[in-house]
Formats: sequence, structure tokens, C-alpha cells
Amino acid sequence: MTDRNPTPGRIQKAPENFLSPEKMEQARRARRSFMGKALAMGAGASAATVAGAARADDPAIVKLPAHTTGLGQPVAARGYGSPSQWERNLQRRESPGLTRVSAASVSFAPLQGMFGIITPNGLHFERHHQGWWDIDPSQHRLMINGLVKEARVFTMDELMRLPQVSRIHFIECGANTGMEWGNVAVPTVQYTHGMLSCCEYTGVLLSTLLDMCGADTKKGRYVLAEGADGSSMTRTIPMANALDDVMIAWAMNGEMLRPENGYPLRLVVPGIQGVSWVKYLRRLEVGDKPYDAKDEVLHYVDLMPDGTHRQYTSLQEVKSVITTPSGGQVLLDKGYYNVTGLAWSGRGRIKRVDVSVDGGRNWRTARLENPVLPKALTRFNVDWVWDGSPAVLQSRAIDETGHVQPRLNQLRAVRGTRSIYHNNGIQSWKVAESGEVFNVQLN
Ligand SMILES: Nc1nc2c(c(=O)[nH]1)N[C@H]1C(S)=C(S)[C@@H](COP(=O)(O)O)O[C@H]1N2
Ligand SMILES: [Mo]
Repeated sequence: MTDRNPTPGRIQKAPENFLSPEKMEQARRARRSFMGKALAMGAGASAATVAGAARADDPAIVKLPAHTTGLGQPVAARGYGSPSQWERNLQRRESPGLTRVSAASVSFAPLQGMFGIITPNGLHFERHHQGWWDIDPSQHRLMINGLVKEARVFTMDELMRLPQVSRIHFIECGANTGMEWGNVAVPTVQYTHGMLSCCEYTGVLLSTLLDMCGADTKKGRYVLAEGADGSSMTRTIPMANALDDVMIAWAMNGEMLRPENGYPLRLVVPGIQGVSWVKYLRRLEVGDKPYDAKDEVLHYVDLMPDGTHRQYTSLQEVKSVITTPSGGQVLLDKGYYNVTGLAWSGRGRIKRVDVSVDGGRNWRTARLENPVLPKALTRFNVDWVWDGSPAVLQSRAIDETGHVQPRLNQLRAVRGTRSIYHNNGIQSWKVAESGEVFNVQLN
């Protein structure tokens, strides 16, 4: 902790659906009544939402609850394990601020309630352009054609017998944090940054498959990847990436992919925006020019201030966000807080993360948790003693290539405010005197 070694403060976790003013007001009322009750009953009254402070005469220490004397659940009742009933509130969710267009939808990962760098499979964000499918792997095929000596078709069994690798990488939708381009300050980190996840993927390197088919990697400067769902998702992958670290993955976090994440096969394109990570992957074509597919011409282009569009800006630049304390949470006491967050860069490893508690005037270097891996999330922590006065928390990441995360207004000076994609600006969380944390756009 710090020199003064103060008592750790308590945080009220964000009630998740915080978007409408009515919901905000409901939550404020709930908090006021909780604080009243907590004072009357002593801390620990609502352990589910508040990290309670134990007292020496706390009844929870001496009372023997049923679980210390009774018989527990037998193993069979659990089957495939699921989280504790007390963690029910931690879920991926659709943003109340976004309209769902038929099956074209997004669910956001609850970054505010996650630890370390790995996203559990049931909390991985989802982005479907035309709904998800649970495809029979015995019927699924992967075809490789185009500028190859021998076009081939693989079954899942054939693919899964090839030399395999397991690697940890982040996936971020290019539209993550897109609402912040304008002056829409989305209330919680789940909805500002939750189109972000990080898993250990297992599969075969694309370079292995290209080699097996005798791909012409000189003339063939691009690979087209095509999905088997109705969204006709096709994306151009530069050959340089294809020969480097692109994977054909069937597993994430030690088990087969989940249907919503592309079961039984997806492309993993480390450092590149999520849309190129084609799910339900069924075909790869080696070609000599970019394919200009609909998702490269109509969508996933950056609208610039002069009205032109930037195309093929696929790399996810260096970025970070503080996940606790973050929007919607409430600091209930003055005192010590472990400020924690995530940093990542599509260019490689995170070198350093700086944290400011005064809106960017002064910066301190955060502690990076191990491992610090290329093109993966990196967890950072910094000590902070809140003195009860208003504060603005920010984090700024720097990657190993020297790229520095920009301020939002530095980005806007170049990119304007009408873009959707590739917002890697510094996020500001304002801690009010009341302890409530708000998303603000200062600079
Ligand atoms: N076949 C197919 N692949 C797809 C998509 C899709 O709709 N269909 N969505 C893309 C987009 S826009 C993103 S951000 C990622 C999301 O991956 P996830 O749903 O596993 O989080 O998958 C990409 N691959
Ligand atoms: Mo996306």
C-alpha cells in the first residue's frame, strides 16, 4: 500500500444497466437507502454489491452458518460448472443505448467486474452481423483456393491433427468506444470499452496451411477469409500477417470455441480489429490484390473531417482504460483504492502505463501484472488514496514501438467527430465528492 497505510476504501459496484436518467435516479435512490441501512445494521449487510469492512465484533465471524455444519451439494448437481449465484449480475449485456437490427447485434463484456487478462468464455463479447449458429463440426469444411499449387478442402478432424499452437491475444471490435467520438459519454466501462476480450486460442498457424497447399506467397499478397453464416463476412488479410501470427483456431481458453464466437472454426488475426477475425471460417483464397469486400468498402471505413473515408485501417492502436473505479461505481469511503485497468496494442507489447488522478496534470507509472504479452491485454494497478475531493482518473498506455495513447481531443483534431471506428483516446472517469463515478470528456 502507501506510506500512510490507510484503511482500504469500499466500492459500490455498478448496477449494470445505467443508461437512462430514470435508471440513474433509481440507482441513486437505492444507494441512499443502502447507505442508510448500512449505517443502521453495520457493514456486511449487502456483501453482494459492496466490499464490506469487517469489524472486530462483526457477527459474521462468530455465527455458524448452515454451510459450516450441513451437508454440501453432491458433484453431479454441477455438471458443466457455472458461476456462484452471488455473481449473477456479472453478464455480457446489450447496450440500452444501441438499437438491435434483427439478428445484427452486440453484447458487451463486463470489464468492470473482471480480473487479470483472460476473458471467461461466457463473458466474451459478441458481435454478429447476421445472428449466430451452432454448426455441426462433422459437416463443416475449410477450403483453400486461389494462387495455390493444390486447392484443398479440410475436415475438422484433418485440421485438428496438424501441428498446433496456443497463444493469448486480445480481440477488439473496430467500433469499440465509437460512441465517444461525439459527445456521448456512455455511463459504464462495459458500454464504452466492452467490445474487447482476451483469450488463449488453440489452432494451427495459417502459414502451416498455406505451406501445405503450396501457396504463391510472392504473387499472392493477400488472403481472403470467408465465413459460413448469412452475413457473407469476407475480409482481406495481408500476406505479411498471414505468414506471421494469424491462426485458424478451434479452441479458446482450453475448450472448443463457443457457438457465438465461431464454433467450430474462426480466424485469429492478432492486433487487427475484430471484424477480420472471421467466424464459422469456411474458405481462404490467396489473391494478388485486396478484395474490397462490402465490409471493407461500406463498413469499417473511417469518415474523416473533409468527408473522405480511410480504408483498411485495420490495426488496433495502443489503448488503455481504468476498469475500477469506473463509471457507475461509487466510492463509499475516503482511503486507499487499488486503481486497476487494462492496456493493449495491436503493434506488440505494452511498455508502460501512466495513471493520472488529476485529469492529466500529473502522471504516475502503474505496476504491470505479468505476463506482458504481445497483442494481448496487460493488467495494470496503481495505489491511490482518495481524500474525498473531486478527482479525474485517466490512464495512458505506451507500447514497445513507442506509440503513445492520445488524448481524445488530439484524436479529434485529426479524425473529426463523425467517425465510428478506431477511437483509442484516453478515457476520463470523474470521481465526484459524493463518491459517484462518471464518464466525462475533458480533453
Ligand atoms: N462469420 C462472421 N464472422 C465475424 C462476424 C460475423 O458477424 N460473422 N463479426 C465480426 C465482428 S464485427 C467482430 S467485432 C468479431 C466479434 O467476435 P466475437 O463475436 O467472437 O466477439 O467477429 C467478426 N467475425
Ligand atoms: Mo466488429
